[in-house]
Amino acid sequence: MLDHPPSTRASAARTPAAGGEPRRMPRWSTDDVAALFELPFSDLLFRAQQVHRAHHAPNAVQLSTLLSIKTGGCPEDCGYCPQAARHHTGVASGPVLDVGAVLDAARAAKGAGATRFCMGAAWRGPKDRDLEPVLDMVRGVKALGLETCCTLGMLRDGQAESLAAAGLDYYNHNLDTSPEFYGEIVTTRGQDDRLDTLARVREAGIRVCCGGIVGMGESRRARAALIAQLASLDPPPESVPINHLVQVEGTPLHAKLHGESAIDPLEFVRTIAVARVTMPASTVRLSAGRRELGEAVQALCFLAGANSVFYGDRLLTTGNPDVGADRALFAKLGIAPA
Ligand code: SAM
Ligand code: DTB
Ligand code: SF4
Repeated sequence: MLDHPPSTRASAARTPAAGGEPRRMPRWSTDDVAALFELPFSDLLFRAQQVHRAHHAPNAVQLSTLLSIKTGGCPEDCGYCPQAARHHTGVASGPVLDVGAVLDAARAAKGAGATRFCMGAAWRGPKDRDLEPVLDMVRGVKALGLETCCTLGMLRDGQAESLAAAGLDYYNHNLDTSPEFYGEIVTTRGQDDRLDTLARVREAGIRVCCGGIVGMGESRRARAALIAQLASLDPPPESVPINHLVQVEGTPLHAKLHGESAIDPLEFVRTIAVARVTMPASTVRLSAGRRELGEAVQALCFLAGANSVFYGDRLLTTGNPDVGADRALFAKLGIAPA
């Protein structure tokens, strides 16, 4: 049984510390993480609770509201995504929203209790001219007193710096699944492309929001490899969204899995707990798929160390628990928005 964090070794990214020595960071191997997955359920949750309470307020949840600022028509082929142009999901391609409409939505999100506003675009990556209105959105949302987050795809030279200068707090860019399984889900880019953008975001001084999706037919070993990869980023992401695949008709994953969940709910809870144990200081977000999970499984996810959710009736193109249902759930569990 793995009772201690793995031994400290030189991290994959050997950032020189003051004095020129490579910084030594704890780094999780897939075997280390797989051993956590193998623990008896109660032992794993107990361990996750201990880590959680040592680093976070035990009954607080951070609320982020999502808005799709550019929907559909994406050239990529991500097998899970309803917004890929090549998937026939009924999601139409729309223009970039007006800044005014985005700020109205941000005001409403703040009024409902969100502290962060996340703007998502169905791009492979923004062209420089696409970025201009987004910078205005970031400045405007920031001026409302909300934290800002964007997820716009891959970034090129100078774009992360422009977003940082506009006041962007977080950039969401997920590794999505293990390196070994990635090619079965996405073929139009590789994980190295994702790592390149993550490095640009870090370099620009923007906080990193990076996680993945489970329930795509991956093995437990693949889930362990994804968590190991996230936990070994140097430093680990400040925010780690764990998405439960939302199967949308017309996507390749829906065709493969026929709308039936490919992950047992308790295995999903284990994934949250393992993320908590391996990334003690990070916010772990119980992300897409909450509607399908139901209240009891969500309660277990909070017990396992989740301390953030997407809040609001919609994710990007799919549904989310409505605000009233979430407030009732938080009240039942004695959880307070942070
Ligand atoms: N186009 C950009 C990109 O892919 O980086 C940003 C938007 S994209 C929709 C953001 C993330 O949403 C993806 O990386 C994936 O993790 C998540 N996502 C997309 N479709 C999903 C689904 N059906 N179920 C769960 N998560 C999903
Ligand atoms: C993340 O990890 N999950 C969010 C956010 N980052 C952008 C997106 C979930 C999308 C679910 C499918 C949809 O609504 O289109
Ligand atoms: Fe495009 Fe992002 Fe959807 Fe992939 S996940 S198809 S990049 S919008």
